[in-house]
Amino acid sequence: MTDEHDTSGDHDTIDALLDEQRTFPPSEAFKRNALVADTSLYDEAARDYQGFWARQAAELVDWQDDWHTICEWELPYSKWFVGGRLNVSYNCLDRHVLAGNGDRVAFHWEGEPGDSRTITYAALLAEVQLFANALKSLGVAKGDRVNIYLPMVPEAAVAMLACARIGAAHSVVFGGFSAQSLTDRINDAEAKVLITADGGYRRGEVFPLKTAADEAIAGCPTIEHVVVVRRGGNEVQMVPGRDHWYHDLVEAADPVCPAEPMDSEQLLFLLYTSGTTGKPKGIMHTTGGYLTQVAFTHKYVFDLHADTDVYWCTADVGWITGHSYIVYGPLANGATQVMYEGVPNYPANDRFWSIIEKYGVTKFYTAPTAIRTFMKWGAQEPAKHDLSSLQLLGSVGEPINPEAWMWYQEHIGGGTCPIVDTWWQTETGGIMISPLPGCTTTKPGSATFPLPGIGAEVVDDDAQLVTHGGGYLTLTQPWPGMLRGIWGDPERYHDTYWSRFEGRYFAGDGCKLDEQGYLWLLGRVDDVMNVSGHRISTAEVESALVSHPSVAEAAVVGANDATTGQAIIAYVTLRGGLEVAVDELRGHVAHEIGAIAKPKAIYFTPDLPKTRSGKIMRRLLRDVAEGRNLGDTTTLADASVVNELQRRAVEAPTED
Ligand code: 7RM
Repeated sequence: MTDEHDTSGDHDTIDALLDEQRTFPPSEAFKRNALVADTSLYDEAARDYQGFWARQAAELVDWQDDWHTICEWELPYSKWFVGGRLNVSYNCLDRHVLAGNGDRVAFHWEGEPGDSRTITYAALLAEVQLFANALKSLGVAKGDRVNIYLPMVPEAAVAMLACARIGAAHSVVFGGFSAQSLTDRINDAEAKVLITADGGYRRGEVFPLKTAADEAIAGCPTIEHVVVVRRGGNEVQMVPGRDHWYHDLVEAADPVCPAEPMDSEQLLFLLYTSGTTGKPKGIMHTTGGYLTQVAFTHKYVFDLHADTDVYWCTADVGWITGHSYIVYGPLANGATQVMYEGVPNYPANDRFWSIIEKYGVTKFYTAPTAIRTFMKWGAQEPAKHDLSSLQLLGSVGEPINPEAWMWYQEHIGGGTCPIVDTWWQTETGGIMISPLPGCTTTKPGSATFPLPGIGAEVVDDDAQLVTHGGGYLTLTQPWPGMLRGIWGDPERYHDTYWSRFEGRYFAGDGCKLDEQGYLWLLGRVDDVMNVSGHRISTAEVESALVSHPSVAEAAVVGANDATTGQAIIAYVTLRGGLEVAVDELRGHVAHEIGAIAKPKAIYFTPDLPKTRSGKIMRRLLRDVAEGRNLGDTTTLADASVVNELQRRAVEAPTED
């Protein structure tokens, strides 16, 4: 396609450039065993979305007391299953043990150095009761906040479930965050207790967590006690009276801690999201609606067969993906999981594939950033292992470029696994837009359709419906797992999500709708470029670059340009051992999506700047491209990457 791409007829919305034609219907073999192989759930939800969610809540969750009202909706605040009472930890643990599944493995935990632990549902329940009592002995009570700052160890899940059991809200901070980030989050939440570890393993070395925790809580007046899990074996300072070893507390604790029923709208957790900059927002999630949505989506999106599947989500518990799709969704459904502590390239680039082979993983959920890294490392790595146990693959976190999707399907999925590209946010709590693998015909790069019970529409700048072409993704009705607000800042909640388009939740993402109603996520709207009056999404130009056989990963930004307003600057990472000329790549983009999207300059780089959760940080690349000093770099995973890019930007000539 060249210049007739402005299909919406409105030059203010986002142009739709790429035109991906490949389609993948579910195979007959997959459909035969699938939980859903027709459109009945969509039909049911279309008739009455609240009634649909009520049926899911009754089927998938055990309630102590029934609710009297399914949903109270006073924009922007919703309450779900009002009057109902339940306990999340009971739903994730006790009921499975009571049903006779106590011997089922909850976690096959794999430490980075190669040690491992097998934890059954019965063992997890016993540990959670002990630790819940330990928390009580430290004075934690219903309504308090507890901060968790741990590596990927089973105690992270234990700590979260123990909080849920006694009605304390947890606030998990990713173990890779700095002491300052931890201080800010503890103080905002006014947490009483911090749960951390001596250290954890990363790339073959122990990173000291307790040291960072000590530094952080020096500035946290609300912290009364610190619990320390022994993992790294590194030396730590313990402050008498304040600091306690996890194993000492658990050894002394009473083994029985009944699960106390909580109100459906009881605060379950806070999770801080920083976006790319600004004061982090404490996203609030509550009990009954959240559990219903994560249980439903985990079961049907991953087509879970709890008695036979081995499910592995590679996220860290410090992110929403870890909360919803390692802890709450899978455990509510009684799933058997793999949990892995470390990085994908220790001791070698095939660590993930060796784990899949070792445990016979059937369902695998990871991020595009990881997939593109695997492309860079080469297909010979997965080829070293038997991955034939895999039945389904998932993707989350960023738009997945069609070529990365194809690589994932061919080299990891053996050409037969359906791929579920799942769009959602910390704020949405659970998956919103995704295929149902037994019924949706997928297209590489499209998250396809809103799930049953979810309302999503694309609108233009004037809030008019876009029926085909690019615009802004909005959500049109409340959903059970939606955020209940921003902790301590109701105004910011309203302004951020509910003020841009009246009556709609604005997700902040660009999105295009194709002729058949498929949704194609285009990235954050702050990243959209304006080239000679054309609004071009970063995702489409990046996908065009990644569709060149030599390219593994690409980031594009719009840099100020005297002639065109903004000019497209691309940063490109090549697949292992391959090379390509800049002019060939520019020509390739022009051929794929049109001359308007041809990058003015292309820089090759071994790495791209990413947030700690793996999303490309285009804002920093814009600073580099425009020769500015770097702004806020605190959310960057590895600062050396941009320093290197700045050095290259000075040396490299502009390619035009
Ligand atoms: C789960 C998670 C949310 C933002 C969201 C998007 C981007 C996530 C996809 C995606 C395209 C996807 N929560 N995003 N999933 N973009 N396709 N399948 O990532 O709060 O950390 O980020 O991530 O921009 O708004 S998050």
